[in-house]
Amino acid sequence: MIRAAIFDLDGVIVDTAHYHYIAWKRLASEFGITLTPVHNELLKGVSRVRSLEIILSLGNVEVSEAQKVQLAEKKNNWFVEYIESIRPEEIFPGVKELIQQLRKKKLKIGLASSSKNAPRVIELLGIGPEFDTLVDGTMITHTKPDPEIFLLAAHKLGIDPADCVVFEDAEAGVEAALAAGMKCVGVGSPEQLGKASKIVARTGDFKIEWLNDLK
Ligand code: B16
Ligand code: MG
Repeated sequence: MIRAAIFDLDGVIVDTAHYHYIAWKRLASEFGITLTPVHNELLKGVSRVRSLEIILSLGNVEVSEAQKVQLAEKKNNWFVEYIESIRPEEIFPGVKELIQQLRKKKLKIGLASSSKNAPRVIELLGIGPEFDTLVDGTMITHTKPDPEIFLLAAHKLGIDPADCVVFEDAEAGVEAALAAGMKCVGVGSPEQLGKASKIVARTGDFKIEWLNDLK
């Protein structure tokens, strides 16, 4: 019996994934690395520093730990600049309605984002009150695909992981949800998210009737 729904943020509730992409692409170009949408899939859901390491390895670029910190900060400053224009209208269609339907079924609602910027994005979108708990990148030691973030969200909600469903757009996020012993709805393409319990093209496409049939 599903008793809680835990939502990823970037790519599930709003398209901040696009802003991460253009900020990383800008940084990569400074090293002569051309970042493509295919590479970008590897960056979704993983931490800022890990994303940087993946990008640098694409160009066989080696930098010191201190430079890594500087570069990650540079990318983050651009990202923070880009997201300041985010407005509530950018919440993906059907997301708020889905949350309302889940609430009517007495489910608890959580947010679990690897992003340290998640609180600001939530504030700009004005959707904080929709969630019973918020877990972001500042509260965890290991990012997705490690299950830590989802286990912490379930713990804060007081719900057994086996009774939770996660909505995720990243391969690393789907792996994390399954490793936490949860069901997972993949938002995106079956090629990327094949391991998910169910795949929808957009978050708002999920039908509440599917809730207790998730494998
Ligand atoms: P930040 P999610 C993740 O958020 C993004 O998918 C990922 O691309 C990003 O690197 C990560 O947050 C860290 O973000 O640099 O803002 O701390 O998809 O888990 O909501
Ligand atoms: Mg995501």
